[in-house]
Amino acid sequence: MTTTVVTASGMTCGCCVTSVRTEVERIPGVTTVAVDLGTGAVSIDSTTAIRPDLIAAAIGRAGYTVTE
Ligand SMILES: [Cu+2]
Repeated sequence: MTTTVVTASGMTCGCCVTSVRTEVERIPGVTTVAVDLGTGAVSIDSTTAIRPDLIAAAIGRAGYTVTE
């Protein structure tokens, strides 16, 4: 089990959180995604390490940007 935390900018409400979670959960190997709306932190549990570019692409498909 690996946990990766990235920060996404632009999320403003619960539907933004749902969009991000839905896209990130589609990445193979991802088991759990937790989003903190206040800080923009996206915490991703996965069975193996997930490439950062895949995470950034998934969050980008949801309409938001990874800032770190
Ligand atoms: Cu929203």
